[in-house]
Amino acid sequence: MDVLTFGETLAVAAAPRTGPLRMARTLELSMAGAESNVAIGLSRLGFAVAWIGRVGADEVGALVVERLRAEGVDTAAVRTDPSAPTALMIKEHRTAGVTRVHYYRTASAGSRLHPSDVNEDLIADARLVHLTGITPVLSASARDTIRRVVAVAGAKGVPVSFDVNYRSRLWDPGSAAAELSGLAAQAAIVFAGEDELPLITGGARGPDAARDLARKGLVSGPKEVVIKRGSRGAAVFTADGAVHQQPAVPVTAVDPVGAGDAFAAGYLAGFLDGQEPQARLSLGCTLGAFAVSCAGDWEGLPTRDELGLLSTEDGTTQR
Ligand code: KDG
Repeated sequence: MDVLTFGETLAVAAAPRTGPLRMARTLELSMAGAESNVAIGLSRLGFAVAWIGRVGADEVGALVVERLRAEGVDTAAVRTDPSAPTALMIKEHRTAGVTRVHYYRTASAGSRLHPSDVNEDLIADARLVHLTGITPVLSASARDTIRRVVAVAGAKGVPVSFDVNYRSRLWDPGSAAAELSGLAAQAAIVFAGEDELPLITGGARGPDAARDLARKGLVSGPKEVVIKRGSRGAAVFTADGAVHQQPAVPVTAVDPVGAGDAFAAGYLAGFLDGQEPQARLSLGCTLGAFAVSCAGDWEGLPTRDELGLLSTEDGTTQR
């Protein structure tokens, strides 16, 4: 296995038209989750990836597992919990530029992720474990699971990548900072949006804060701090004090949700391919651009042979 990831994947009901959700006549059914979005991105690029989580014994739980399998993601360790439902997320495109997400995930099957779901041998056999800051807020047992995964990966010498992914609908910044800074400190690669950085630096913002955090990696802490800047691209600060920057790929943005996960998948693909930080950033920005160009959190992610498509002139038809 190249990559192992743990988290919650939700059913998604997305309004296909712009406007208040209550005006929507139809909703399109799919599924998404920050960790499984990354898993799909890596799988489409040819990596062997497993997603571990819990789903309910319901139709949308089956949808989640079947869709992930269809995407080549290993679901052998997924548990079906008959006593709780698969979570749901409703996506509302409130205006052309503002998307709102509504969660129906309290006491969901996914939130019942438990330390007993952690298989030490699976972790030991992986090249990388990918986690996000969403899972620890779902429940005490989900938080303990993530802590255990990080501890086991550390003991087995398997690098952890950690995407802060702060969700303000799920917790307040103070509680988030207390948990997420501890997890980030144990990761080899940390992804954060510019606005999320203070949550893992004790409040410090900006490039100096990212550089200082990466420098701590020489002793203990993340070796690479990757800052996602949305339409302004991304930067990586490494433990040796180097900084690399990459502009975003200009595309027409249709749906921004999932862009960060796509970026992380591209960056990690570059890492697994043994590329230098600049090339990792470039691949991350390419995947981010694919994600925003298409409706859905992961649907637009590319396969390897599609990576060059974004440099094709607009209006091109390939025959
Ligand atoms: O990054 C996109 C994710 O946020 C989305 O796919 C669903 O995992 C999700 C969440 O909890 O918001």
